[in-house]
Formats: sequence, structure tokens, C-alpha cells
Amino acid sequence: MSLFQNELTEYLQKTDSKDMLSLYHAVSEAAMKQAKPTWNKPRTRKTACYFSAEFLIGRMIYANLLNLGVLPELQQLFLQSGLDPNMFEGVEDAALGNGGLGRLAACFLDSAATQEIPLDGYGIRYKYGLFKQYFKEGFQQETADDWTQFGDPWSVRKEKEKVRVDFADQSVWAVPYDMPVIGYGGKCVNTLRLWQAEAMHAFDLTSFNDMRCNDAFGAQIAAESISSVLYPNDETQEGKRLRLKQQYFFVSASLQSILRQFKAVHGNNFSKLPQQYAIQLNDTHPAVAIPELLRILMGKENLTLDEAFPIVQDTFAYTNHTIMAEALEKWDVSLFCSVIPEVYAYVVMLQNKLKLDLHGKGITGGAQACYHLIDENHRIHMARMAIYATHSTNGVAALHTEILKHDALKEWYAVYPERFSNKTNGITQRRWLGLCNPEYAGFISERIGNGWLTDLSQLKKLEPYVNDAHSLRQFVEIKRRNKERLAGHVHLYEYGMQLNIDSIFDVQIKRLHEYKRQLMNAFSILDIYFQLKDGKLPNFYPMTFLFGAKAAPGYYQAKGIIKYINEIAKLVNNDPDMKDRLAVVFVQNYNVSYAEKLIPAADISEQISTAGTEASGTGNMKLMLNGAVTLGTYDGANIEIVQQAGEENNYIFGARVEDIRGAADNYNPKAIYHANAHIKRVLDSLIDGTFSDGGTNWFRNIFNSILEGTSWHRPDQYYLLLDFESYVEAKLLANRDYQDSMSFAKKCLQNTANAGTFSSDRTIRQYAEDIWQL
Ligand code: 26W
Repeated sequence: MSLFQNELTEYLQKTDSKDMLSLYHAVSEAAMKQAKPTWNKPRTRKTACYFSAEFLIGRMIYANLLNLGVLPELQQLFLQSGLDPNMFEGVEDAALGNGGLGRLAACFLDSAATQEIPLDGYGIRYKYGLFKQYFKEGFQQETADDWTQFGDPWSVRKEKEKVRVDFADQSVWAVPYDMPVIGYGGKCVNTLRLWQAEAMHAFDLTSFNDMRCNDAFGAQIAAESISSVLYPNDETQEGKRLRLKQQYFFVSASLQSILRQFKAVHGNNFSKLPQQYAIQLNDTHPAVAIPELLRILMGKENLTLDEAFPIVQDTFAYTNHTIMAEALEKWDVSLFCSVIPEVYAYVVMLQNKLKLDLHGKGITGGAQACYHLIDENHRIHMARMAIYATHSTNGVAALHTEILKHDALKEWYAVYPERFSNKTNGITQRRWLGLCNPEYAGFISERIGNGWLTDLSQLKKLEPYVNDAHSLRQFVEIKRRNKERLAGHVHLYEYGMQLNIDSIFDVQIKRLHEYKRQLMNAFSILDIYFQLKDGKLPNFYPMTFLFGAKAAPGYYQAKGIIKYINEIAKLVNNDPDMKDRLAVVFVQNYNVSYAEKLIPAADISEQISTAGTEASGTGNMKLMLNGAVTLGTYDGANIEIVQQAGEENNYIFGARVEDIRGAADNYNPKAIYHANAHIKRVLDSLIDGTFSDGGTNWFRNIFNSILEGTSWHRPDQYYLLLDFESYVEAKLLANRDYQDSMSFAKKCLQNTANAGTFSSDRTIRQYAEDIWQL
């Protein structure tokens, strides 16, 4: 009997408190007890540290129990006591991240712990995670996400390990909260260390008594505000003072904590640092760690620049997650200096050293401008700093890395080609199949054993079953039950909405961004609707279109698209002609837990970003793994997905990167609009009174941005009209193919069977071997 089982059995026998919250704490504490001995084992070899401003963890309780191997015990004990093992589905769902980048970090931690790779995460313990979303008359509304409202039984506050972080105008405590990262099988437990900001001095009673209450409250609020809330901007950089403070806060604290451990063993022998620690920078959000480590080594430990620089360079590595220019971080020198003036001096030192290095490579004068860490407009380019002062820069999918090397970062690739490599993203199959799709997981294990849980390449052994009629029928039944399960959830959370289980579930779930082209999906649905109304498409198989997406609160174009899709949903769902033929649902508050319900129920995975814009995507991998076909463009990891699963088993359409580069200069969306009646009709719905945007003018703005452009971008900058026809064609082809249910199931199964390479276990091994030298 496991320790967990003992503890929980005893609890259930001895206590009367069987309410959800008490049980949640009892179960979590029992699991923590079981994980503890392994967690406390000291490290004896080189450790990798994943510095990330975001960890999109999602619900921890079930994933932790699965990995500890005690989920069956929980289920058994609960059922024996007449309790519902699913009762914790309303509980914590730590959304300490925006989207792909933060979720990738969470998958990496799971994969490293499972493979006994020493990798610890370092980040911020935001009081409020990503905002919660609901719709009011079709408009997105936001509320705060108080993710610890049920307590936080999975964290341990380490009071004794707090460190001081100094800014120009304040000093604060960084207090670590450690979470166990339990590997599958429970043999290895790594740590996610999240820092919380607190005031240095206990509440200042003297000021308070002197009637200077503002001083007393002020210092406390100023300190706590640093870790108070996650910035909800995905892919747009804003030069916000608090954001820079957040970045420096967690990076400075993490470095102090790492160096404290290092010195305890190796003293001041800092040249050994890269042999003991590797630090991965998850995008540039933690890149201020570079001048900060220099500052510590030179300013505090008295190393010279020539001694300190190689240590910094050999320790750090950088991952780029986007090529969107808006997302590349730059800080105004004046802002930077008003927050961390001491660190700025080391940025200048780096800049001077870079100039010398470039000179040595024959790059002089004006040719150096595109490399400058501090540009002529007095802005610090964090990506440039990250490439220059680390030994490794990687992209997150093959195409993305090629674009970095030959386009976005080509001047850097020209001087440091050996630093660049690709590490195609991955996902953890434990959460994204084992946990979220238990029936399908069982179907797979019955056929090929359960080795896939720790070696996803074994899925290949499923391939023979694509010709087995019994297996295909069973696949269809499982998919149907997953649709039923999702329908129950949607009924509960979306105001009684009823889904048609016997329709095709077409799913687009990801952050709302123009480049991801949710709007093109909306246009295609409206086109199909108009065609059906006109009596065309006689053999159309019923379809349900599901959307899930949050828009950054200040991103009005994106909010307009949400409202527009909700208007389409209203029109379509209230039209009696469409009953059981066409439905549109935009689910509220799409998050990790909602994804775990949507993904197993999907038939079609919408991955329709403009070629060359989506760095990788990881939702595409989750949907593939769960047996959905991809309706997508040649972009990001989609390319590798269809390389693995076969183009014949997916629906690829639209312009490729080369086509788009070729089209760019003489692209004329207005001509397409006038020439194509389908396109004209759907676009006009934005301005002809078909729908109401509630007087915001958002729909007119969307219309204009496609046909006229704006002062900051060209018309239809993401080429919706260019790809529209081939998109609708591909969608209707998928609709037709679906009607041969066995041959469609075969495609689905082929996708699962070939998803092996998209395990984050593979990705993290590549980081460990190629970058961290573990
Ligand atoms: C400073 C504002 C900001 C915020 C977030 C800039 C950039 C970001 C991230 C880099 C955006 C992001 O999440 N990128 C996504 O990273 C995933 C993991 O590598 C990829 O799969 C997605 O394609 C990419 O959009």
C-alpha cells in the first residue's frame, strides 16, 4: 500500500469533512507527503535552469496523481466512499502564462522530470494569473484570476531562502515558493521555484502612528505589486515599467539563489559555473539575466570582463519564440536606467565588447548598426543581446529556425552560424493523452501496451490497426463519447447550449491574434451558411464550429473578431434552417482545462496562420495526437506534422512562405473583393447591417483594415483573401471525406500513429544533449 493510500484511507475514515475543499487539501497533502523523500534528494550533477516569465501549468492535482501512480487509488477510494473522483474539476487551474510559450515551459518540466533530467523552473508567483473571460452580449469581459482562492497545497514557502532585490527606487524581498515537478513513475521530482515580492520591512507602524499612513501602505503595495499580475499581452511588446521590474525581479532572485548553491560547493571558483549550471532563457523576457550575472561577477565578485564574459556566455542559451516584429522586446534606455541603473552600465560594456568583436570580423562603421544592442533611438534590443552573449540560439520548428537564419536574424547568422539550431517543440503525452483522453489512451494501450506514456515513438506500432475495421469502429465510438462528454461540459458552462454529437467537430483553439486568422475561419463559416441558405452544398455533412480564444484586453481588433464570431453564432444557431446542420460556439474562458475537454472531441484541427507567422504551434500537436486531422497552412510545425502523418491524411491549403513573399508587393485584396462574389458577400456583412457591433465601430475597422489598410499596415496584412478560396475548398473536401467514416477514421488513426516525434520528451532530450551538455 502506498503512503498516499494510507494517508487518504485514514483521512476518509477519521474525518467528517468530506466537502470538496477539505478533500482537495487532504488528497494534495497526501500526495505531497509521498513525493517528499524523492524531492529532498540532493542534486549531484549539472543542473539546467529554465528561466521563464510564464508557466501555464493548468490543474495540478490530477496530473500529479497520475505521475505519482496513485490516480487509480484515488478513484478506487473515492468510489468506495461514494465520492466523485472528478469533484476537483472546479478547483485550481494555475494560468501563470498567456499561451504557447508558457504551456511549453510546463510541458518541458513534466518531460524533464519524467526522464530524470535535472531541470528546475524559475519564474514569478503572480497573485493573479491570466484574466478570466466571459461574454456579455457577445463582447469579451475580463475578471481577475485569483488562482489560489482554494489555497495552494502544492507549494512550499521557503522563508529562509528569500533574497533581496534592489531597484533604483525600492528594495524588496523575493520569497521563493517551491512546487514539486513530479516525473511520471515518481522516480524523479524536480522543482518549479516561483518568486513572490514582499515588502522589506514589516508594516511600518511608526509611519502609521505618525499619521503618515500613505507611506506605510505605500511601501507594501509598491513591493507586492511587482508579482501581482501576469501581463496579458501575447505577442505585443509594451515598454511598461512594471513589466521590466517583474523581469529583473525574478531573474535577479533566481541568479542569487543559484549562486548561493554554487558557492556553497565551489566557493569563488566561478569559471566552474557553466560546468554546474545551464540557464535557458525562454524568449527574451528573462534576458536581463545576462547583464545581471555580469554585474554580480564583476561588481561583487571582482572578476574582469574577460573573465566574466565567457562564464556568462557558456552558462546561458536563448530560445526565440516569435518572428513577429511587435513581439521583439526593446527597452528605452531612459526607462531601463530609471529602474535598474547599475545594470545599464553592463549593457554598455557588452555593447563595447560587441563592437570590438564585430570589428575583428571585418564589420565596421555603419555596417555595425543592425547589431547594436543600444540603437540610435536609445533602445536596448534584448534579442540581440541574447544572441550575442549566449552560446546557443534556437528556433522552435524547422521552418521557424530557417526564417530566423535567413531572414529575421540573418545578420547574426552570418557572423555566428554555429550558435543557431532548431528544437522543434513538443507536448507531454501524459497530460495531453493519458489524462485528458482516458478512453483513447486505453484503446492504444490495449493494442501496443502502455510504453508510449514514456516513449511516444512507440505509437508507430498502431499503424497496422489503420486497416482493422474493428479498431476503426472503436475509434469512432470513442470520439463520439468524447463529443458527448464535451457537450455535457458546454451545456453546463455555455448557458444550456446543446451540441449535435452527430456533427463534425471543427476546432480552433488558441490566443486571438490576427495572424492566426480566426477571422478567415469566421468568413468561411459565413460563406458556407450563405451557400446552404441558397440551397447549394446538397451533400453537406452537419458541422459544429468550436472556437476558444482570449484577446488581450487592449487589442481591439481581436475583441472585434470575437464579437463578430459571436454575432455569426447568433445568426446561425437561431436559424431553424440550420438546425442539426450548422452550429457555431465560442466557448468562454478557454484555458488548459477546457482544452483537455475540447481536444479529445475534435475531428478537425484548424491551424490556419499565414505562412511564416506561427513560430511552431503546439495545439496542432495535441489535436493530432488525439486523432484529429489538420486543416492547415504550410506554417510552423504543421509542415513537420504532415511530413510525419502524410499529406493525404490532412488538409493543407493556401500560399506558402515563398508565395507570400512573392505576392507581397503587388498584392491587391480589393481586386479579389470585387472579383469574387463569395468574398464580397461575407466581407460586406461587416458593414451592411447584417450584424451589429454595438456601436463600437469595430466591424467597420475590421473591414477597412482588410481593404484599405491603416497607417501602420498594408491592406489585408495576413492575406485572408489570398487564401480564402483554397481554404473553403479544403474545408468542404474534409466535409465530404468525413462521410466515409471508416476512411476518415483511418486518417485520424494515422495522425495519432505518427505523432511520436512531437513528444516534449524528445524535445527536452535535444536541449539536454545539444545545448545544456547534461
Ligand atoms: C512581450 C510580449 C510578448 C509576450 C509573449 C512577446 C512574445 C510572447 C511570446 C513569445 C509569444 C508566444 O507564446 N509564442 C509562441 O510560442 C510557442 C512555443 O514555442 C509557439 O508554439 C507559438 O507558435 C508561438 O506563437
